[in-house]
Amino acid sequence: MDENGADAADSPESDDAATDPLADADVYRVLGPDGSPLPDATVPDLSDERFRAIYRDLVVTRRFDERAVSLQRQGRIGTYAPCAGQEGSAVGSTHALADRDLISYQYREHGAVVVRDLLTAYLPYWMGHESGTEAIADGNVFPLNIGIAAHLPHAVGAAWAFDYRDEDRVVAAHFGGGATSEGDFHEAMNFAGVFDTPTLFCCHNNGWAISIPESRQTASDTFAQKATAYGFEGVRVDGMDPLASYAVTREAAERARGGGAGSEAGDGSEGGDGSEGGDGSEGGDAAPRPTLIEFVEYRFGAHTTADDPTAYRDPDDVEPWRALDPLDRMETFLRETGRIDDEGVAAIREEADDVVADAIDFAESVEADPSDMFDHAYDELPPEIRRQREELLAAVDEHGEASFRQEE
Ligand SMILES: Cc1ncc(C[n+]2csc(CCOP(=O)(O)OP(=O)(O)O)c2C)c(N)n1
Ligand SMILES: [Mg+2]
Repeated sequence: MDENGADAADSPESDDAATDPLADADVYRVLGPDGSPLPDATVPDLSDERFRAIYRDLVVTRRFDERAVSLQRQGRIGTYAPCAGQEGSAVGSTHALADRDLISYQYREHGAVVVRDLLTAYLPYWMGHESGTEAIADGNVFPLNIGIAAHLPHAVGAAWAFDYRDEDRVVAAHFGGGATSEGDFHEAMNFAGVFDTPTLFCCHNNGWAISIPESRQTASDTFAQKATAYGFEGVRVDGMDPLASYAVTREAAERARGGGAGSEAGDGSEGGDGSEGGDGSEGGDAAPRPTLIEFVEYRFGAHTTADDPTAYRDPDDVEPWRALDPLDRMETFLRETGRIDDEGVAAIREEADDVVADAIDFAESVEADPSDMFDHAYDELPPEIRRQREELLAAVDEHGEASFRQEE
């Protein structure tokens, strides 16, 4: 039996189960493994432009990921956390939000940053410039969080503040399965349940927490069911299906806006970003309610560029998940429904190459500033930190900036 409770060997659908790791799992899906909509699925009612934008953002995210790993191998960026395989959930869920909604993520959900069009602002972070995390705040994305689950109480606090001020904004907080073993996760969930904060807990069950398999992370059958203990709803979705990820996030966002849970996942209509067909404000009379969304997906690559996954998993285990690649499924969906052709796909790939190349050019043009590390945590520096900053600047004056740079 795998970590999703599926027992492929005993399944009557042996062919499907052998190739589709989620064939027997109770996950919400719109697209089948091959990208065709499932016969009884409700395809979200989105414009052709929106469907293509979702695909475009998936392709940009994948291209960014490939180039980031390659840059790390060349010594041009620091340690990087690859997201290949997990683009569907980050991109699909972010398309279901309004631009004013806040995203607080762990460190792997780069697709959310791409949807918000913040890639260029963001890449400098991975080259060691704090300005890269400061810049994305303008697009309502909090800085990434290496301290596992430490951002979740803050995300709930921000959601509570939105509710308190009567602002129609929700918070999507992303984290991995490993984060659910931290106290911060449980405190955040409890507070959200008791105080009805408009929070979407987006749990990425990607099979692993570095080398620990999700099956050793929890004795619960699913991560989603943990919401029951805190008095709100938990849903499981195929996170490698961008349209299912969109639909469940859209429904959770409506619930967070006080719109109740009237609609079944899948009827999400257009309007996530406020630019077309609505402003995402389905706020109703009901109290806002949080939701835990478990995106069931798989990390194709290493935990980070400092990790070697062959030390703890068989490369063959990855193959069945590769067959669920969110880019392939979205492309098939668009082709089969006549929304894109060879030319359209080629144009998007070319655009992705250019967008990522421009982001890299910009990031490599950013001048390192040794005092940068003091500038973004405090509005006003405490005396001890101010003293350290002055000491550093005096040393730079004395020895010259070059002595503080690692030259090739
Ligand atoms: C509080 C804390 N403990 C341990 C670590 C070391 N650490 C970094 S990533 C990671 C695994 C997290 O796994 P998961 O939440 O499933 O996210 P994923 O990396 O799979 O996206 C751990 C234990 C950390 N960064 N912070
Ligand atoms: Mg994980």
